[in-house]
Amino acid sequence: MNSVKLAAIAILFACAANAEVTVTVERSTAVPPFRFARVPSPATNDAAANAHVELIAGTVDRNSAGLPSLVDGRVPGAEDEPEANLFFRGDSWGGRFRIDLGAPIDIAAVNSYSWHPGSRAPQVYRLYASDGSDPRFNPAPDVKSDPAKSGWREIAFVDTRTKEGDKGGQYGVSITDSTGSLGRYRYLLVDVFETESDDPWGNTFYSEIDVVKK
Ligand SMILES: [Ca+2]
Repeated sequence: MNSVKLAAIAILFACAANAEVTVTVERSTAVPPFRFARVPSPATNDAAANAHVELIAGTVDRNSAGLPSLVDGRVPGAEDEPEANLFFRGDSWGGRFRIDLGAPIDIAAVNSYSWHPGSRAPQVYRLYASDGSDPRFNPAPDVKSDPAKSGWREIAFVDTRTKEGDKGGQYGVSITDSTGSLGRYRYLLVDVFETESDDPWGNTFYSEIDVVKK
């Protein structure tokens, strides 16, 4: 295991309408898990703690803990715990789900966490957000339609894959904005993609998603 790679921090930039969104990515194989230098550890009292998570597209794997495990404040205790993660069915492209925070809030950060020893560790997803007020708002755009055309704003594209090296481990992703706020939103739409299609096991083990109120 290359310690330099383990300590590596990748920061990707994406342009948004009026601000600069930063995606901070960290990876670790240490225990206790999910302790990073810059990405906060998973929280139990974040703004998504009581959120409702609903499937829009794709099929949740029957060995998965399901969508509620994304916001239950709990993370796996080991690197391969299907019953403690959300993941989509093997040999499928991924899936799409919506997080309803109950009311619009000013969001400072969206953080996502995953853990697996292999190719189900990295995270690949597109994040959209909406306050639901756009007359065109569609709460459940199907996979053939672009959410950006139905009242959603694209916040970030996350891709933590690396071209070489061991892909396993814990990944922490933090999406923030140079203004301190990603915006005021009630809904998040997460469009998840498999990390590879060389074998049926490319769907990420997502352990938790945190929404941090400003
Ligand atoms: Ca969890």
